[in-house]
Amino acid sequence: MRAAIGAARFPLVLPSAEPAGRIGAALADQLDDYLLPRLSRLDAPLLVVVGGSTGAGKSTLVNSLVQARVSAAGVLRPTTRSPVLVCNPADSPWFRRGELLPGLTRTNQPSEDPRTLHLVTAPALAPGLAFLDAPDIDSVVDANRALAGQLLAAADLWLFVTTAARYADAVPWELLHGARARGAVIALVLDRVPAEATDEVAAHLAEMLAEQGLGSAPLFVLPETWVDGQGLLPGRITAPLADWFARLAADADARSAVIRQTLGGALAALQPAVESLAGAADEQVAAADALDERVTAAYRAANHTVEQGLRDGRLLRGEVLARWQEFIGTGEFFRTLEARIGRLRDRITAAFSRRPAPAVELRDAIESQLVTLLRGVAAEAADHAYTGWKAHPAGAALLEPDLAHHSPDLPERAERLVRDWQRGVLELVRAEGGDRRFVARTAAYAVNATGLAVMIAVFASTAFIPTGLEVATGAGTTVAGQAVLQAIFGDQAVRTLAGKARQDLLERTRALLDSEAARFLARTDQARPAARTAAALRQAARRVETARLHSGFASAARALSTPVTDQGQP
Ligand SMILES: Nc1nc2c(ncn2[C@@H]2O[C@H](COP(=O)(O)OP(=O)(O)OP(=O)(O)O)[C@@H](O)[C@H]2O)c(=O)[nH]1
Ligand SMILES: [Mg+2]
Repeated sequence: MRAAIGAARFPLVLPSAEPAGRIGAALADQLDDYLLPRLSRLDAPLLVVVGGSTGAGKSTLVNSLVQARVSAAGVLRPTTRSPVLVCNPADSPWFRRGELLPGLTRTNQPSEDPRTLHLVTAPALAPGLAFLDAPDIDSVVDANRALAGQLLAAADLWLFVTTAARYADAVPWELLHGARARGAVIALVLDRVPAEATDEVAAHLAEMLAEQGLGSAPLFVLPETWVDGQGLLPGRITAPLADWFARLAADADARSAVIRQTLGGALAALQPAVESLAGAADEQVAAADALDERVTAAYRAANHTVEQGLRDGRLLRGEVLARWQEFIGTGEFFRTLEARIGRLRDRITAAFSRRPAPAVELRDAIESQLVTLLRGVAAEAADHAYTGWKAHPAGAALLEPDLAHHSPDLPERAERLVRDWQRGVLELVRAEGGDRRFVARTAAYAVNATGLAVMIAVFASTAFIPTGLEVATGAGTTVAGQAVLQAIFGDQAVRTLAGKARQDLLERTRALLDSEAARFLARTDQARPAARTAAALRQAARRVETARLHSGFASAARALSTPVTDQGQP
C-alpha cells in the first residue's frame, strides 16, 4: 500500500486531484511515521501528542506533567516551532532509533528547525508513556501547521489543549473531526479557565464534543492560575490529569488498549481513504479520455473535410481549373491523346518539352490548392481542440497559446507532403505503365501529362467524372477532344490510378494531422499511468483490509471507528 500510494500521481487539474494529492501525502506520512513502526513494535511506549492553539499552554502543561522545564514556554507566539519529545530515560532508545517519525532528525538541543525532534528524558515521567509537545495546529506559520497535522497522525493518544477563548475555533474542530474519523483516542484539556466562566464554558464544550461524536473523550478543565518561578503549574491544578496519565503508565493493558484502538482506527480508515485515491485516479483517466476525445474529434473532422473536398470537386476551381484548361487548351494534350494510336510518342514528348510552362503551372496550382486546404483544416482543428480544452478545467491547465494554431512548420510540411504525393502519383503512373493494356493506351503520351490528369481525376473524383467534364474542358476543346477526355477519365485504369492516388493523399493527410493532434495528446499522457495506480491502490486496500479484519485490531477499533457523517453525527 505504501508503494502504491507513493507512486500515485494526479497530474490533471481536477477538483479531486488536489485533495487526492494531499490525502496521498498524508497517508504516506502516516504509514511511515506511525503505522509501519507501530505495527512492528506494538509494545513500544505510548506516545501522547500534545496539540492545540498557540499560547494555549501546551508547553507549560508538558513541563508541569513531567516536573521539568523540557520545552520552552514563552510569550512570543508561536513559541514551540519544532517538536519536543520527553520520555523516561528507559524509553529513550526506542524514540532515538528513529523508526517512529523517521523524517525528523533527532537532536539533544532545543531547535527552531521544524524537521528536527528534540529528545529529552525526564525521570519523573513513568516508563511506557511519552509526551510530544507539538507546534500549534492553527499557526500563522505554514510549516508549523503542516507539522502539527503530521505529528497528530503519529499519536497513540492526542491530548488536545484549548482555552476558554479559543475552544470554538474552526481549525481544531476540523482536526478533531479528522482524528475522530481515524478512530484515534483523544483526551481534552480546557486550560486556563477563569473561575467565573468554568461552568458555562465547560458545559458548552461538552455539548460540542457530544455533537461531534466525541462525548466519550475524557475532558479535563484546568482553572486559570499562576505559574511558579520555574514556569510550572501548581500540582493541585494538574493533579487530575497527572493522575490519569499515571494510571495509564502503570497499566500495561490499558496502554495496550489505547494503542490498539488508535491503531485499529487508523487501519480501518485506510481503505476508504485509499479508495478515494483510486477514485481520483479513475477520474484522471476519464478526464484524459474526455480531453483526447475532443482532440480526436477535431482532427477527425479535419480529415473528413479533406475527404469531402476531394469528393465534391470543390478543389477543382480557380487557379487549378484555369491551369487545367490552359494545359489541355494548348492542344498538345489532345494531340497527344488523339495521336496515341500512331507512332508519335517522341513527337508528344517533344511537344511537352517545348512548352513545359502549363504543366508546371498546373502542378504548382494543384500544390498550392492542396496546401491551402491542409493549412485551413489544420488551423481549424487546432482552434477546435484548443477551444474544447479551454472549456474543460483540466484541459485549460494544459494549454499553451501556441496550441491555438497549427504548428509553425505545418505549411512547410504540407508543401513537402503535396510534392511527395505528386511524385508518388508519377511513380504510380510509371509503375502502371508496366500493365500492357494500359501501356497500349498511354505509352503515347508523357507520364507527366497522365500524372496530372490523374491528379485532376483525384480532385474531381465522383462529382466530376464524367458529367462535370465539360466544365473542365473549356470552350476551346474540340468535340473530338471531349470524347477523348471522357474516354480518358472514364477509363478504368485511370480511375484505378486516381483511386490509389486519392488513398495515398488521404493517408499522408491523416499522418500529417495525426502529428498535429499529437501536440495535444502528448499532454494527457502524463495521466495514463493513473489507470495502473487505481488498480494497485484498490488491490492494496483490499489486502490491508483483509489483514486488518483478521488481526484483532478491527474489534479494538470498532468503538471509535464508526464513520462520522458530515454533520458530525456518528
Ligand atoms: N497565568 C498563566 N499563564 C500560563 C498558564 N499556562 C501557560 N501560561 C503562559 O502562557 C504563555 C504561553 O504558554 P506556552 O506553554 O508557551 O503555550 P503553548 O501552547 O506551548 O504555545 P505555542 O508553543 O506557541 O504553541 C507562557 O508565557 C506561559 O507561561 C496558566 O495556566 N496560567
Ligand atoms: Mg509551546
